[in-house]
Amino acid sequence: MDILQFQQELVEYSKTIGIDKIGFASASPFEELKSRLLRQQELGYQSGFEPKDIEKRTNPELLMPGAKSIIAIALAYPSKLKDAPRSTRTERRGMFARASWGEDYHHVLRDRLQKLESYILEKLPDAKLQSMVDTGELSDRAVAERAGIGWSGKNCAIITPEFGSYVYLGEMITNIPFAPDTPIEDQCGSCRACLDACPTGALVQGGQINAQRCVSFLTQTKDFLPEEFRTKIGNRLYGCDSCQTACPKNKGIDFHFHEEMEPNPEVVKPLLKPILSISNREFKETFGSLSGSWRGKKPLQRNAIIALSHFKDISAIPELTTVLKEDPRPVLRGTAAWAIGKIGDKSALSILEEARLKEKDEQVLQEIEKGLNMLNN
Ligand code: B12
Ligand code: SF4
Ligand code: SF4
Repeated sequence: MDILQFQQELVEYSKTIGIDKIGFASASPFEELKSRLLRQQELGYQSGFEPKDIEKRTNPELLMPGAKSIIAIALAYPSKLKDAPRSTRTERRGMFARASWGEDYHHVLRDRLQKLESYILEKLPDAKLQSMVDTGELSDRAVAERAGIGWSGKNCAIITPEFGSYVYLGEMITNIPFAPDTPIEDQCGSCRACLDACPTGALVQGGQINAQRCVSFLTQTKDFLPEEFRTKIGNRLYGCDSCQTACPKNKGIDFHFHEEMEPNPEVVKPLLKPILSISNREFKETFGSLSGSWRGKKPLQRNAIIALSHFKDISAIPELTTVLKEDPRPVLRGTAAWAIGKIGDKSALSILEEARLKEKDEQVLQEIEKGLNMLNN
């Protein structure tokens, strides 16, 4: 079989199944990535969500003996919310980041990669193929960069000339010797808009993140949010897009190619107060299909409380009081106490004083104290 011709056919086929960009890379070890990963680990700059085995992450041969090439794919996702519901003074809303709009992208990209696998296997039944999206060992960005999908921006994102950085990435390791594409030249130039827009200074320098400070990471943690960051996350319920919305390469970019990725505005910009008391069933029904629900409902509820404090929504005091009095989870009780302190006036003192008498959890008691201090000052 003529591999080059097959490669061209594959590119053509990919367009018919909803793959917006495809590229090919060699499967040789990712040496630069390896030292980068080790450095990030040393500095304590990783999120903890990265796969642990750095050897496997950087040597495709360990994932597939005989690996020859990697097919990288990118799917563009929407960036503008049509008919967004308005947030009003007593009906405040939170926000899911764009990467959590529509159906969980892992499913969408896996579907495309599966179709691609079937197509390849029809022509080359003995081919060895291994697909992954996000949760696999490989760095999706490093593969995409090598395969010429886009360049690696100062905001760390892979930026495509066609769709900006609003693309999901996935890949397939193969034992087929496809011809590699050429990487795209860096087009950031002297721009630093993303670094300036980052609310926490998580982008320590162009292309380097301290994920422990990244709001996207912080919205996905389950414990108390350190106080320093509570005033930074704003109304974000999941993820953060600031370093992408600030990027001039994303200006005017808004593609709606995939039905599955269309957001439901009421779901991705939901009312905050109802989230505080949402049942497990309702949560699953409403948010279960979003990628942003993978950590369960607790982080989203904690973030909703923080968002209400961000808006200083005094009408939320009754709901916050119920959380403080009745929620079995200390993180939510404590965050609610802190939020009451932030939002309330002197009349809220009795709520916190009463809670202080009944509360047994040490951390919640500390948050109640912080709340009382805010109300007294
Ligand atoms: C862990 C993780 C996170 C962590 C850490 C992010 C990070 N920047 O490392 C947290 C939770 C913070 C996070 C947040 C987000 N994530 Co995330 N995340 C991942 C995951 C699982 C692993 C990333 C990783 O290994 N990082 C370690 C760093 C060191 O490596 P890397 O970024 O993968 O590779 C680059 C660097 O190594 C760099 N590099 C290597 N050597 C050197 C040397 C120098 C000098 C320099 C400058 C750079 C450099 O080049 C590589 C290619 O760009 C990937 C999926 C995957 N399996 O790859 C998704 C992934 C990176 N995330 C993604 C997305 C969409 C996001 C968010 C936008 C979501 C949101 N809206 O909140 C934010 C963006 C935050 C940001 N600015 O990076 C997409 C990125 C798509 C794209 N167009 O780039 C991915 C690829 C998932 C997917 N399959 O689509 N994420
Ligand atoms: S996602 Fe938000 S917090 Fe993280 S680096 Fe980008 S702007 Fe900074
Ligand atoms: S904002 Fe500027 S520096 Fe940052 S990724 Fe975009 S083009 Fe590059």
